[in-house]
Amino acid sequence: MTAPRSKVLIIMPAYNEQGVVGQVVEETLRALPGINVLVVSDGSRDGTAAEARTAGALVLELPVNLGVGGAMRAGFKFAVRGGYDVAVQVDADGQHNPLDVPRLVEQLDNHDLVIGARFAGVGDYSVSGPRKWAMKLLSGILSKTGGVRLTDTTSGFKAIGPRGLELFAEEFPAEYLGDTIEALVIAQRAGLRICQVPVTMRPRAGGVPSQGGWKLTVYLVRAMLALALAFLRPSPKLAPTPEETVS
Ligand SMILES: Nc1nc2c(ncn2[C@@H]2O[C@H](COP(=O)(O)OP(=O)(O)O)[C@@H](O)[C@H]2O)c(=O)[nH]1
Ligand SMILES: [Mg+2]
Repeated sequence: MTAPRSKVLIIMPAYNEQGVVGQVVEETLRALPGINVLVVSDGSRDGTAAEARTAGALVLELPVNLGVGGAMRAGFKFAVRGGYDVAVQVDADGQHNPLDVPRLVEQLDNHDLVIGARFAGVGDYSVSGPRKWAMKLLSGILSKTGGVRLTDTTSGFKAIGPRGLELFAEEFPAEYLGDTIEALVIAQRAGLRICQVPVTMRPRAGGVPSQGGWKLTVYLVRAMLALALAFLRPSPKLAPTPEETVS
């Protein structure tokens, strides 16, 4: 017997992605027939929301820019209220391949959070210099604290199952940078089962990245501080997993 298919929502945080988001939504709908895509336009000052709507996405328009964390929390709340049991965070700039989504979702059968990871043996995406070492260090620390090897803890490509959705709709950090490192710490401390699936990253389909050059290095130094601060938060409590209840 096959398990009933989960109701999956793709959530795309988007900030000023006019000229890009439309084609990314269309590609996603083509690649994953029947899926719903929610674009959270985060105080964009361009035509992001209208373009996403025309392409067939559901759209949440935030009146002010909250950053990726705040936008994702709004998206997770939307998912919970809409009765979805799986959410997949996908960038609105085309860097994540929608064809990878089923491989991530598959792992939710026995995990709560699945990271689409670069540097996991697939693809040729690479970074260099201080950024590389900072990312390695962050991943090293989180692999140790979680007891699972993670190679890409700053990835924005993630699939979240029902337990994760329940947690993230309330606890997803809206602070600057909180959507990557801190979110993983919260997930680990709540006892979510985390794993990664190797993916390839594509170049942006257009527009401009929000971070670049020395700013990225500053980003990663701040990520280290965010990691240290995340461990000072009290642990969130979640209902036990089915296995925990049985044993
Ligand atoms: N909601 C929201 N999304 C953002 C913001 N800044 C960037 N994004 C989105 O986050 C995703 C990744 O951003 P990007 O600039 O491509 O980061 P990079 O891939 O790490 O270079 C894209 O879909 C952006 O539109 C923001 O302030 N708010
Ligand atoms: Mg990008």
